[in-house]
Amino acid sequence: MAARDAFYVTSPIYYVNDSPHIGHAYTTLACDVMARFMRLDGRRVRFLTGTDEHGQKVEKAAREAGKEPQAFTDEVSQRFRRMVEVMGTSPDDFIRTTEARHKRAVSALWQKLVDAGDIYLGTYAGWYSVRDEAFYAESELVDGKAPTGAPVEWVEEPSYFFRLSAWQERLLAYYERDPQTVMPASRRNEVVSFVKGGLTDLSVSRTSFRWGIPVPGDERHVIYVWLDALTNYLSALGYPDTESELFTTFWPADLHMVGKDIVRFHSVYWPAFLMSAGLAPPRRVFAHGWWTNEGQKISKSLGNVIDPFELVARYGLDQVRYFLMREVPFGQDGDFSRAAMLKRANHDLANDYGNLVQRVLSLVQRSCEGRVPDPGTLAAEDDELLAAAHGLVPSVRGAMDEVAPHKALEAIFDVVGRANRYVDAQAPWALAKRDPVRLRAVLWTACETIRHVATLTLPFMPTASAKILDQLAVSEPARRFASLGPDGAHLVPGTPLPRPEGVFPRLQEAAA
Ligand code: ME8
Repeated sequence: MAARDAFYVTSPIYYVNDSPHIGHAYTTLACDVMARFMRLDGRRVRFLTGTDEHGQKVEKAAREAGKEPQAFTDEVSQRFRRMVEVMGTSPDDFIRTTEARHKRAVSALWQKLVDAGDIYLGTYAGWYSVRDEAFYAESELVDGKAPTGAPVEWVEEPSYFFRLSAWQERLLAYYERDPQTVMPASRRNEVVSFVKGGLTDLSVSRTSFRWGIPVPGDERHVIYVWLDALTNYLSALGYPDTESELFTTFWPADLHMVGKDIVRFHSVYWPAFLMSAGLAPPRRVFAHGWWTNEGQKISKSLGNVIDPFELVARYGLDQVRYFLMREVPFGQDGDFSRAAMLKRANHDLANDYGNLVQRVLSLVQRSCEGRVPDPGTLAAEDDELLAAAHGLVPSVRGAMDEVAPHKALEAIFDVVGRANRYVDAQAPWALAKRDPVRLRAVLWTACETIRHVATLTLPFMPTASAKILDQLAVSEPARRFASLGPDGAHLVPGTPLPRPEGVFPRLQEAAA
């Protein structure tokens, strides 16, 4: 990824049949962390999210709510916009599939598939799950249900088909070309074996309901909601205008972030549609795992859905963002528990990170007249800690390049731990009277380390990290990775610093 200056990252677009839950917040957050990281690393970033508003599932939800689909989607889409804000995420665009720019793109893409000879009219007779918005072969059913557990219904209707069967070899070549086209490796293996098992043509239009984009030239059909939805990644770049600066800069996408349940759509159907339309397939699809709640599968019927708005209100935004990115190796399933959430907030943030900042900056305030101290000559221990802080940029960049935000945080918090041990060992509070020269070297080293840590935690905990950088009087333009490392900037002795304030409060058990 590092070879390219531009970075286009997308979240899935969310069905507006329901309110946002932790799964939606998690995917959007992971994209945000990637986007913020790449921006701070000097890349040109475009981060897209939005809502998926057509199809039978949304139509049914609107009917159940007693509303017209358009009015219903207008309303529910707003809740997702709100989630984007409440999670502190920073998309450059928010697309809705009911927008004119999207409909235009979908019709244009359809025409390309027709021109390529990959669309033909037939009849679909088989199983369909409205909940999954997916077709299933008889052989895939488990006890009369979809493999996801969703109910299925028998559908028999005229349908256009996409000649997916013709794409097997070209898809395999696409996975082969770069092992990172589908990640993690377990998902890649799943996709490759699915494609090797042989592909059947895909039904790409429906005639039994109306809530969708009509097939150009045959308005009895609406375009299959997944062909419609996937196209959002192009619509937001102004497709079918492929000559624009926006399109040429950002296509193909660098990273489609998805949940593990929707890999097949993104890594099999989507690259086949794109290649058929003469467009490059995405560089990478990364599938994250699923959250359970206190060990239980999350479901509406169990009443244990986790509401991201409530989570943030209870534990704090930076705390929730940190927890979600740190607790579970990204790509694996994970469990949300209140005990684990509190432990991360209190142990990692309040005790380790918060305490480091608080005690160092209070000492600077007390013993150095509230100004960045002059380091004078550094000792070996100082150089050692600084070397660890300087080493963070390449190691964190490496972790983010493999979409491993948990590893990035591990590396950063390893330095937080080292810095705390360094402060304990140097005991600067005892140096104030005895050796003020040494005191200044120690506090400067600690402040420099904190500057590195806080700049690197900006993508994960934007608010708290910015407050820490404020307390170090780091200017806005200096808050980027180019200012870090041995060749970067450094804190200038004599700079006045504001009075320190704690940034990570200890959360009470009662909060649980
Ligand atoms: O799939 N833990 O929309 P959606 C983690 N519209 N992630 C979870 C989760 C959980 N418990 N439950 C759901 C769609 N998710 C389509 C996408 S893209 C062109 C169209 C994730 O609203 C799930 O894996 O059902 C998926 O990535 C997203 O939340 C849900 O999306």
